[in-house]
Amino acid sequence: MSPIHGSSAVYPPRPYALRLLAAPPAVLGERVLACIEHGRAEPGDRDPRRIVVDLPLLSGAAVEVWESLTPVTRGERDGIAYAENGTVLFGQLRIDEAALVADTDGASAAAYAQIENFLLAAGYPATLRIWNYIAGITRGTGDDERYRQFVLGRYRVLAQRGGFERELPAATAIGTAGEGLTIYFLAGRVPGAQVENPRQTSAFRYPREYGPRSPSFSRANLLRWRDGRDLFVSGTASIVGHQSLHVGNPAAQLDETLANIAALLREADASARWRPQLVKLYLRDPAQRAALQPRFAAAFADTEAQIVLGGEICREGLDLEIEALFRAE
Ligand code: 3EB
Repeated sequence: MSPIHGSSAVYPPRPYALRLLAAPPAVLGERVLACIEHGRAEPGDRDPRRIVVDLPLLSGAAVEVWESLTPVTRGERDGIAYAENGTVLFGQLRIDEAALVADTDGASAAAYAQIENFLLAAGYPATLRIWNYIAGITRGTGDDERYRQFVLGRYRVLAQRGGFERELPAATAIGTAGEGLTIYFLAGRVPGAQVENPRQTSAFRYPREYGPRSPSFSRANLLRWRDGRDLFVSGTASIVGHQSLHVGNPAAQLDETLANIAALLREADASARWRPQLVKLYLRDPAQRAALQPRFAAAFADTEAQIVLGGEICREGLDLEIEALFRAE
């Protein structure tokens, strides 16, 4: 059952609006909740709402601005930079490379514990959507691989909550060529409704072969607002069941990924008209953009908010991943 009850009249109005820009504003307006800057950003002001994602921009807008309709409070507390408007909170934290090198599992667990404690204290106990950008995500072999150690640390914290597998945020985990771990997140007062994909094994049920603990994320998170529903879709790849398909064939991976997203939209609500608001394609090899972008662009022709980034997928055999935000009435 959805944790949110009652008629739509009890839901708050959608508390953010998304705007894309070609370049970061020199100064952020009072009502900005988060300004996500792709590509290596030149040192701007130290506004806690600036979130730098260190991935090469291959196509589309460099900057994503999440604006509030109501006044925003911003600050920094317990190592987390944040902004909130009474309904949602955006926050970020950075873990430096030395901490990852010393103990990826421990540093990841510490980061997630920090986020959990911060959000509880701030009155936003529900993580709705979370992004993890991990330098050298596939460095190391077997269970020592950085991604697997990150997954282990995250699990150790999130699994402490009873029933955690029914309230997992939608997530992205992508590798960078830089250093350290950047995590940013959208949190709310109440959880969304978790959506899983009938074509895919839930990540939290992946078998042992993918690591000592399974990845703690949902395939999508459905948020209900008075003026409509938002579906945050996790990073989605060419995985059916729990297996990577079409290894060595990026075009076929793109088709499979699109089929996964279509299935997820049907699962969330087959009768809804889901319109994309923002789609991001991550490519392991930037040279594949020319071949893949036309199909990607056509699949999401309803929106110009299409961003293509260079980023490493957490499984060696996968060349691409797509995340998205959809909206329906
Ligand atoms: C997958 O489906 C692909 O560990 O947070 C996608 C999105 C993936 C999020 C995460 C991993 C994560 O398993 C990888």
